[in-house]
Amino acid sequence: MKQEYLAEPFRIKMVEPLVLTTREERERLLQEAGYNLFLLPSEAVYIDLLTDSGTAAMSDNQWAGMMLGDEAYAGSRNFHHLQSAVKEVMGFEYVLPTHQGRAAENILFTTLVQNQKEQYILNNMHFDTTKAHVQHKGAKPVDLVRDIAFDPVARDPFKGNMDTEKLEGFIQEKGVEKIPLVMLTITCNSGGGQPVSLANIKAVSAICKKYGIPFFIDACRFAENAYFIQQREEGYAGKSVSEIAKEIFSYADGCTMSAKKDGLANIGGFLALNDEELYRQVQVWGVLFEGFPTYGGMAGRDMEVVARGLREVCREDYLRYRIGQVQYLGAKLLEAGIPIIEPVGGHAVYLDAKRFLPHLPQDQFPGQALAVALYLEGGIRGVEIGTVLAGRDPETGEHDYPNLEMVRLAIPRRVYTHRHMDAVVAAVKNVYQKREQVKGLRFTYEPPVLRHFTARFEPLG
Ligand code: PM9
Repeated sequence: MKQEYLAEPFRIKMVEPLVLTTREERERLLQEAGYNLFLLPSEAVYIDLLTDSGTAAMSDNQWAGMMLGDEAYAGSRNFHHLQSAVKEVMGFEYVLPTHQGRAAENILFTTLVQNQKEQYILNNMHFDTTKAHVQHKGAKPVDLVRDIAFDPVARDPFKGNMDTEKLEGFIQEKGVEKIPLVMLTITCNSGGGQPVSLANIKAVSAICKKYGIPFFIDACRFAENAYFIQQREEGYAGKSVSEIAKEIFSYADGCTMSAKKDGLANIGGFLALNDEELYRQVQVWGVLFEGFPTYGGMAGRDMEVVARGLREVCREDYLRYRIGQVQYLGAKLLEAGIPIIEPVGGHAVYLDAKRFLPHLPQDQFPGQALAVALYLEGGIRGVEIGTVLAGRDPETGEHDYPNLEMVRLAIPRRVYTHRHMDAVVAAVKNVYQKREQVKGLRFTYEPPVLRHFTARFEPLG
């Protein structure tokens, strides 16, 4: 098929009408929500780009799978379907279902992080829930992404790569016994949805093997990462996404997975691994936190949806459309002169709030202020990935100021059309034209953990 004929690789069978609100209504709603977009009713959002997590439109095949849900407490057939899908797509022997990704993180860290002083978990960049779970276990999350990841305009094809020199240096400085595991987050959500190359995955794996440290992949967006490898990495153009995905996981001891992203599911997750003894250990915590090992936190029908989603997400016509839509939005914003993180990542376009609102210092939360302004302008909900999300340093109590201050416009999978993306571009352009008028924010309520979800703010001045 000619390139210009390639439109969305699906037909839309069911629609959900969108509600339009007035500017006055949005002003009132923002006030009621304490200027925290997580606290808005979703009906009051016109285009919802808060997250790509749990927001995918399921396929007819996934809906049909729901009818085959066998809600058995033990030994559900859907668990076995999930197990074979994980084996086929990722190559792992053992699967522990969990209700979502962070539950898999909780089980993994509870098992591997010993209760002793000074433990470090190394990652290219921790996502917020991963960071919070590491800290909850008393360990320190350390980000070892290459410095180039913090340059918003550096056009590197694999900006999510871990700095392997930093990794080896850190292991040698602190000692192997203080590092229970190393993780790579693919794609790197906190760094702009940037992919990690197979060369880097292989190199990190080799270092971990050399020092006998378990190596896990945070696999939320593994198929999108595999697609970037196919498109960008030398030697992979001729390989299928499924082959690349298998190769990625072949270098790891296991993975945590939020199936709400590249599982194309609305809920679900799992921990997958190869080592039988470790599987026994994680099962114990799985039963305590999530449920019997053949359902974890999931209903049979949800496991079926994930099993089918894992295979579907590797389809290359789907990935071409999926990544293409995100690139389309990014290209239009760049064309309009809007500062964004470059190159555009896999699941979202990230506005660069530092360059967008240079008049706001970081302690006035420019990312949050920009997200609020965009909702007010066009009913579009993004999410701050900046100082509010980063939280406070548990030792000093100070804001843990991140290098990048961003608003993420995450695109739900198979939900919005390119016309919706045009509407987003128009609204962002209008906010940019009157950017000097955007005011900073201060907390009126700040919860101690994962504060961004429930905090409340008020505008300054
Ligand atoms: N990510 C996201 O929107 C959902 C929570 S914040 C609105 O990006 C990574 C890389 C993630 C992630 C969730 C999780 C946790 C782990 N790793 O949300 O618990 O991006 O299924 O997954 C969100 P769960």
